[in-house]
Amino acid sequence: MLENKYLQKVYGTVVKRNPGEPEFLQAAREVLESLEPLLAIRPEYEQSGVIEAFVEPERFISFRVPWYDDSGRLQINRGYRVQFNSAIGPYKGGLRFHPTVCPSVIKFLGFEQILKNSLTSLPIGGGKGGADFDPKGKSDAEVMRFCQSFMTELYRHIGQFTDVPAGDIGVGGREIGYLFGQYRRITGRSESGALTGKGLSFGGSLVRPEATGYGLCYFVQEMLHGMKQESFKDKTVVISGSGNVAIYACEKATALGARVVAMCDSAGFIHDPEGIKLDVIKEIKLDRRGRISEYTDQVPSAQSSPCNSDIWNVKCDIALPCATQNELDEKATETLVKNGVIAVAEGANMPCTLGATEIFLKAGVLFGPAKAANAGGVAVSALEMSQNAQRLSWSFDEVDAKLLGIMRGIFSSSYDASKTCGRPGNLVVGANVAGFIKVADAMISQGF
Ligand code: NDP
Ligand code: 2IT
Repeated sequence: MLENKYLQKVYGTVVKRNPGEPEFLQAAREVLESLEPLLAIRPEYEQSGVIEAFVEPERFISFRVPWYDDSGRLQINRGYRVQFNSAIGPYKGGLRFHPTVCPSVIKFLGFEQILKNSLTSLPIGGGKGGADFDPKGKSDAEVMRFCQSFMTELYRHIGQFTDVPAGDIGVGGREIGYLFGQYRRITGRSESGALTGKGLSFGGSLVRPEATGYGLCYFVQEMLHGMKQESFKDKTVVISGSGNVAIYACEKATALGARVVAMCDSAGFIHDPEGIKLDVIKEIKLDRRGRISEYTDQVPSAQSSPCNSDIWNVKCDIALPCATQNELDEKATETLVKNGVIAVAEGANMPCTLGATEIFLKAGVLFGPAKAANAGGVAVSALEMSQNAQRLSWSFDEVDAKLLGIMRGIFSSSYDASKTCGRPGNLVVGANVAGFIKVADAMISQGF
């Protein structure tokens, strides 16, 4: 509930300026609600007007992406980039290629990214982009032509000191390679810091593919230890999704002693009570881009079901939603709570509805919000930028140790801020407030 009159007014303006954008309004509302306890102790954030500037993107770019499919027919998609906030560094955030991409989705992701990037403690602003292009069923050549056309417009808006895109849903190493190649051809510069998530032979960083999933588990480990004297050991875990984030979350949770028993994709979920065999998932999802239901062909003890939202009916101690926004609603939350879940952390961006989050918090379930819990990916992207600037490559262990330190720092700054604001243990408030203070102070110091 938004009770503060000033914040109600700010939210009213956001609603008026962004009609028909439910995801962006959801993300903005959650942050404004978290700022309520902060305004009670720091009224200068109201007096300066910084919150009104904070909810308005610096720039929103939309463009046509024409490309030819394998049959020689012209196809048209729409591309986007929101450059939301550059107060603490160049805009930074991924690109999403998925048919559901639209201004609302791009803006909610860009808005969340500002606070997430601030929490990493590294000098990166917030941005996000993508297109309503569906990579599913497209040949490599079609994906390449699409990426080249997309970059033919995007290149003029990005650069190592301006805006640094990376991957997200539907954009992985293959797409970043094609995008970077086109950027290099058009600009004539070998400017490795202009994109992250690159291949190792052209400026990529070790640990970047693993970083979001590993970072998520490092965050959960801190949260379990710091708030409940618990650990992953012998816990049962359910992870939605089976893409980049989900796969490496499964790998790390298993390494930390947990048993992951269910995963899903957009066409269904699998339940393997003996523990997911990740090499089988990697072969199906990463090597072949297949359907997760094929897992049961190779592991007869597992079962598959076509309804992916039923994954939350599987009893677990820890739930890690790692697929997409609003995938975990109130009904699923009630089932998880009834089944005794002790911790939930968001690997995906905004996977829990506002109602779901509230139920978890009220039930005393440890809850790691996305902008804190999944910040490991962008953190290692920023470490990739550091290596590019130094013209050096750090070892796997060096990057992994830095990632662990960053995730520990994010947990403690979020936990500390939750206490300062009189909401001890509410990491939604804590992460929003800790992320906001740094960006807001930078905006005020620079005259916005
Ligand atoms: P991928 O494209 O690698 O994988 C996405 C996974 O989610 C796939 O298993 C996909 O299923 C599933 N999925 C996508 N849309 C839906 C849907 N509408 N319903 C059900 N399942 C769906 O993406 P990532 O793993 O990179 O991203 C997953 C989430 O994590 C996103 O919210 C992203 O924003 C967030 N994230 C990603 C980071 C990164 O570095 N990549 C960093 C931080 C957050 P299918 O295979 O059937 O399409
Ligand atoms: O949501 C995210 O943080 C990402 N998709 C990663 C962004 C990045 O720049 O690495």
